[in-house]
Amino acid sequence: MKMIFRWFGEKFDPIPLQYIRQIPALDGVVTTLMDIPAGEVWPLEAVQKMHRTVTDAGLRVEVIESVNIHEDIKLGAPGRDEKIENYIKTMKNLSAVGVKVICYNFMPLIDWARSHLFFELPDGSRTMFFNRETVLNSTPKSMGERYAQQSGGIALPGWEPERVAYFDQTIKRYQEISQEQYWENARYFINAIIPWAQRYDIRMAIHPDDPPWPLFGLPRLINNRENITRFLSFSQSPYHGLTLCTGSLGVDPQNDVPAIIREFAGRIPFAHIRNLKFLENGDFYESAHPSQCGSFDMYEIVKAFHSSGFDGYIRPDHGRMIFGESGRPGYGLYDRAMGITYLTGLWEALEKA
Ligand code: DNO
Repeated sequence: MKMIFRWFGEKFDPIPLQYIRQIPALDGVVTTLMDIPAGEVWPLEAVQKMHRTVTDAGLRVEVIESVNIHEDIKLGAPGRDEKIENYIKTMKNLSAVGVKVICYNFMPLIDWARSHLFFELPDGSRTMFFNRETVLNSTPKSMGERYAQQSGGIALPGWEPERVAYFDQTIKRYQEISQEQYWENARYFINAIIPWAQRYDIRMAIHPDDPPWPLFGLPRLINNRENITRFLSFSQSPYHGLTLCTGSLGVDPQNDVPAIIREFAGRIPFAHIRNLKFLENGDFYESAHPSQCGSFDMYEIVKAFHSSGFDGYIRPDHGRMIFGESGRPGYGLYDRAMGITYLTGLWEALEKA
């Protein structure tokens, strides 16, 4: 198991790599090139520069999150083949610096959705919150505008203001395609890229839909055991895999996360481990990592990875903003660093038991 920490790059992340390096028991970072729009090739020089920056700080970078997929690919629109070719060129350039895993998602139009980015808890910490009613009464565009307001100008991946401006138009394009057509578009993409993933020795790890139920009438693919099975059956290659995100799948109480981990072991090169706290009506906020702070049994989750021989990468997922810090919602330094020591502690106890 290798423990890594998400870092958004020098221009987009207020946390310096020097601080990240001081987190105990850390192997490296998972990062991205945030300023390259989906559909374009990541130039080799830019990839090499990112790699140099991280390795000069004494850290490794073997996982990328995310290389985003252009809407034309998701929609099966004319022009998708060219964007897929660009995607494959990006994979090649990433393999040149030793990247082993690419995390991506196939969520239509929007990435994760919350009602509040900095919801204040009684102890004064601030965290992401999902209030169902607020979300159901929103449109993607009004949510994007709310994020822009709440995040104080930080561009969130997938929610960049220039994309949000076109949300209403793009959502209409999605409403014209059926759920089955959406599955076909995913299959087309997977069939095109997996032979190259194998060749470049990069494991592709799709991220589940967050939250795992349909929003705004948009199609959903990666949200439960059956659909993960269907998606992974597109190719039997171990290079076609899953990012197991406990928070995304665990929001649906029907999803038995430890059982899903055991079932798909071998096809999970990357894990996002976080805890969350359900409120009585099913709303939830993202809590600190320990079991006693949220609704998940983190021991059972980590044990499922450990007992199935997991040898991939783990990162702590969203944390709260604590100790007066400000920064990217869900991605402050302190709570995630404590998440790492907690998860590492669980792992060590399992190793020695
Ligand atoms: C949220 C993240 C997601 C994830 C993408 C992967 O914080 O887990 O935004 O990076 O869905 O493509």
